Amino acid sequence: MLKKVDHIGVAVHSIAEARVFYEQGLGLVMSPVEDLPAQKVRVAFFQVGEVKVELLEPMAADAAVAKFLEKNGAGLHHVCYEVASVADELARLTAQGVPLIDKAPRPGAHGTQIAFIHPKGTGGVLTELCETGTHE
Ligand code: CMX
Repeated sequence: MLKKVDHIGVAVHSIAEARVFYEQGLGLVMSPVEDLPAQKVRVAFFQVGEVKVELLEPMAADAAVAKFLEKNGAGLHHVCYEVASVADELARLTAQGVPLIDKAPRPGAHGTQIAFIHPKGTGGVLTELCETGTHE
């Protein structure tokens, strides 16, 4: 069961540079930066009502986000939905033949469980599922 849009991911070359617009331009408050070495990415969140904006900065040249930046430049990267159970959603999507990047839930930012659905199965939008979705 989908609960809400949890966050919108934005790929950036540098969180230090990108945060200026969100903080000074939009007046938002940034969370502490968190390194996710397993995904070779560092992230920071801005809470906007019930939804968050997530800045994603690659930690290595071979990171998925680095490849995205090389191909597309900075910009919208993915949409993440909070679900009651990532495992249940993956089972449902697998039964429908939807192409998954993650066959099983894995750790995301701030203690969440996450999984990605491949953009070729979603009309071109990289789609993430997360469980708990607090990201606080
Ligand atoms: N949105 C839409 N399409 C995307 C995409 C994105 N963010 N990233 C890649 N693609 C597309 C590419 O354009 C490419 O399309 P074509 O085949 O039409 O050219 C295709 O997916 C394959 O891309 P690629 O550059 O060849 O890269 P890979 O196949 O190695 O990996 C993907 C693609 C989506 C599997 C990989 O980027 C991935 O695993 N992403 C999920 C992990 C991730 O992004 N983690 C960071 C988020 C951290 C978090 O929020 O917790």
